[in-house]
Amino acid sequence: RARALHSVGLVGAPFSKGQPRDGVEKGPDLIRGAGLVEKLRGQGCAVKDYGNVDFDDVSDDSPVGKVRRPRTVGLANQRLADAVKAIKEDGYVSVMLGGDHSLAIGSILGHAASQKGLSVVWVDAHADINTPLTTPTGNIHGQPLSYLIKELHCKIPAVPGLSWIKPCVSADDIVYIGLRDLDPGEHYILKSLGIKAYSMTEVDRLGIAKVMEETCEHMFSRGKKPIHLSYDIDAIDPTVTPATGTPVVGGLTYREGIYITEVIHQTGLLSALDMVEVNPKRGKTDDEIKSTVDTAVDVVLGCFGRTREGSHPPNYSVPQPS
Ligand code: 5AB
Ligand code: MN
Ligand code: MN
Ligand code: MN
Repeated sequence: RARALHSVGLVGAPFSKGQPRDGVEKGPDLIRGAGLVEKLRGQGCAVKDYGNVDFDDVSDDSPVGKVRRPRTVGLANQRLADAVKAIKEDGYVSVMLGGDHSLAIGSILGHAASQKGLSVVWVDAHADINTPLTTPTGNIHGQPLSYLIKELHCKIPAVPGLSWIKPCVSADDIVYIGLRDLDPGEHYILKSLGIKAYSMTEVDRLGIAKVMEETCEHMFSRGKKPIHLSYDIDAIDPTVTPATGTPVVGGLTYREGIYITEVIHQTGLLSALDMVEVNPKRGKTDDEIKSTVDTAVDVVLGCFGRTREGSHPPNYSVPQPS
């Protein structure tokens, strides 16, 4: 091909300290091991793999109020933000392979540092918008959006390790898809800030095609901004993607999960992607792990133009018998 269809800058974030379960740090290398780079190149993308970010443990990181490991998570996200910012400045669409979802803090901050404004599409069973004061678990993978939303800043106490975070997205610029397990504080925040959210009830009522049509309408209503797609593998039903830390029954089908990526690709506005919460240690069998990892790969491929109808090179011609 004369020119690559998409330029993808890949970065691995083997980090698990935003939640208590081991194994999610293996996500990046497993997803690569399933052939992600080769498959992206096979569909015409130029791919630069920036490797994995190095994360340091902070030795004395006792909880602050309910929040667990704030200094470790804060430092990891500073590193990741720098990595994503560099990828964007090199001109790539950033693809961050997690790791747990606390990493969205660094990924979105790094992305926002290189753009005027972003739309965020958050595909997840969970809203990940607990504040340090509403969190029932203290796990920061259930909190990333609370630190990033301008309208919530006044509700965020100063937490050592996390107080450097400058909110960079407006509540109006967020759309959720796939929600089905919210804490009371999260539900209140969504309603009071008027955040656009398509829970599984709306997916059932409207169908995924209408959900995506409305998602695009909502995003484009205030001008076309670069899209940050933050995709938690637990959005998809655990019959398909069981190897994840906080599975919830009643999720998106494989087809709905992939359809989301096809529409996001068609907008032409995808600027950064997170693929998070794949945890091989939570799979009961090799098949469960494989199904989860393969689905994560397909989500990424869908974001970069893989279509289920098939495709052919522009210069293709059917061989003539001689
Ligand atoms: B995930 C819970 N809301 O705050 C909390 O997997 C679960 O990144 C968070 O979406 C799940 O701990 C975080 C109970
Ligand atoms: Mn989740
Ligand atoms: Mn999540
Ligand atoms: Mn394309």
